[in-house]
Amino acid sequence: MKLIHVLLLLSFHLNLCMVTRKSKVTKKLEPEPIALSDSPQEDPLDSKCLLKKYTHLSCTKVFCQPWQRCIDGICACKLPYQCPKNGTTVCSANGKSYPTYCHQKSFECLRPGAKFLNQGTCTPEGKFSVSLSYGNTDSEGIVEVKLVDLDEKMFVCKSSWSITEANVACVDLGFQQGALGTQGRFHLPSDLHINTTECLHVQCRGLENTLAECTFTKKRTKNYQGLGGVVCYTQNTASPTSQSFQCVNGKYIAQEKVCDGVNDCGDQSDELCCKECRGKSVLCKSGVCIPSQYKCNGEVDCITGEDEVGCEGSRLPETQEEKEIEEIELLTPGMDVERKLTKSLLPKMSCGVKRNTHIRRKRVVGGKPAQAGDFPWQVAIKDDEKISCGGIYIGGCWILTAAHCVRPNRAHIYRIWTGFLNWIRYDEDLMVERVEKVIVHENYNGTTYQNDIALIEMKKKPTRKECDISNSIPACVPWSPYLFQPNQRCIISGWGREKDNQKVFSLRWGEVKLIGNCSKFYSNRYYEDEMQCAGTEDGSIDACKGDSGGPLVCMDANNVTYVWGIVSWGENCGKPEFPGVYTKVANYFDWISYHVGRSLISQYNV
Ligand code: 4AZ
Repeated sequence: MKLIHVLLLLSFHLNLCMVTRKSKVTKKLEPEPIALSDSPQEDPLDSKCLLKKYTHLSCTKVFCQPWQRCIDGICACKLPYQCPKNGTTVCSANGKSYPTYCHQKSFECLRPGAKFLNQGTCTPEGKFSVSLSYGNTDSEGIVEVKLVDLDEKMFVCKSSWSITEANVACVDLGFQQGALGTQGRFHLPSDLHINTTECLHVQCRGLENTLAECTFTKKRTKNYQGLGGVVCYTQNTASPTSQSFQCVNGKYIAQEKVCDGVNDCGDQSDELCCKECRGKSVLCKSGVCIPSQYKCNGEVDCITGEDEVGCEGSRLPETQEEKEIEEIELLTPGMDVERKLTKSLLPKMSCGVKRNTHIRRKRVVGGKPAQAGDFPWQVAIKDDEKISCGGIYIGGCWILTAAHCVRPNRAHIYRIWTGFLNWIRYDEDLMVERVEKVIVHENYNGTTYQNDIALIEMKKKPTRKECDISNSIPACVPWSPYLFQPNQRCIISGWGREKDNQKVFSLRWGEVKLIGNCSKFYSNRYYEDEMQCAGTEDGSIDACKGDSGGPLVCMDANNVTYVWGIVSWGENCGKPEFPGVYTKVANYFDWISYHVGRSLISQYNV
């Protein structure tokens, strides 16, 4: 016991002094990423990302549907009672009515089969159906649709018919992998085109399970219109070549359909690991291609939020559409409005947004002094008489810090100082909190600094049910490792030492950049998924002794602040060849939510 204790103390001490030795731990065996940039033709795909097999259900890449929530990186079905109550009644194909679209989709998600049928109550006459005609096999043909309130079947118009709608139609008909394409050998009778001046325009988002969920319109026109057809994907229709891309759902698509913003796969797997986007699509910072019409459409599609930034005056296409609307007759509105309504009704958490948005006066190693309210999530951990480490308030009673900063058996000694700025005048906003418990990551390794993360739960005041630290605002906990990329500018803050080991009396901050590929600075000691390097080219800004446990925060496109890193280790301070190393918080989202509760830190996908 004694020996273990001494070793623990020793490792703690080594942490602080940053004495670095060759680590005995062997490097994890990870597949080497293929160097795509060296290949002659630029590959838009990120091959390391592809190995993770992301789909439309991967909430580290995309937002979940409002009837789903994100659990361990996967969008899982919500229980119907978790749906907001507002909305209109919908009818499902099994003849049952549901109070809202969200309720129906949640039931359908739990028990696939009971598909959406129509908005409103169920009627005995009306049935929606899709069928294919004039093809050679059952899996292809010209698409005919029977809408609930129309008596006869109608064709769909070619002009609005794309692979997005074709995928939905094939899934609707029971072809799990969607459509191969919209072109085929269809044998139209020669007298057919007489009534094809009347056809239906369909628009889907691509993740619907039936065309009934899509928007149907009729345009008044006298001209002959081409008709929409489809070849659904089956083992027989598939003819993959070496140039094909294999979707996560097993379907093969042409390489040039990858990263073009169009969900050709049907499970979106062709759009989630992109380094660039082609055609009419835009790249989210998270490596996802979205159709350009999703930019500035009033709904955030990139998890990084930039598709709805700088949108003032860029809504011109809408007015063009509005002009056309007079000639368009809306047949079924589609469920997009209801989906958006549900989304807007979901509970929203507030984190990472400062109350006072005063402009920081421009004036850590090489940092600038902070002003009151600049870092409302920053806390100080006092161990006996001195500030031993920093910490980050993440909401409720919870503080995030580095494992090497704390020990559970010292919980009664620690004090959390919130709203603290400096030792000279610290009376105004300062609150001192006692500690209920300290949770150190179970796989924290004091030798390698792996999993250097811990949670501190503050004690509630005797008569209170909640922690009331009104002088603080929580930083958001990142739920995805794709929220920020190398070269992103972020901010570190702390009461740590200056380069010349000078003591610091007030909170200081500095801007650093996230650094990728950090193994080149710390070979064998750097763990890509668990750690994040950050610094400046000249090393002038860096965390140092005493800053440990404190925040590396980054702001997203909407100026929401996330705690991206926790000051962990580094060789010395302020040396450009040895950047500061931080615990990569996004990697620990599930660990944190397990301890503090998912609802406390989930901004989206709740
Ligand atoms: C420390 O001793 C420490 N330059 C923290 C951060 C860095 C170095 C040392 C990074 O707590």
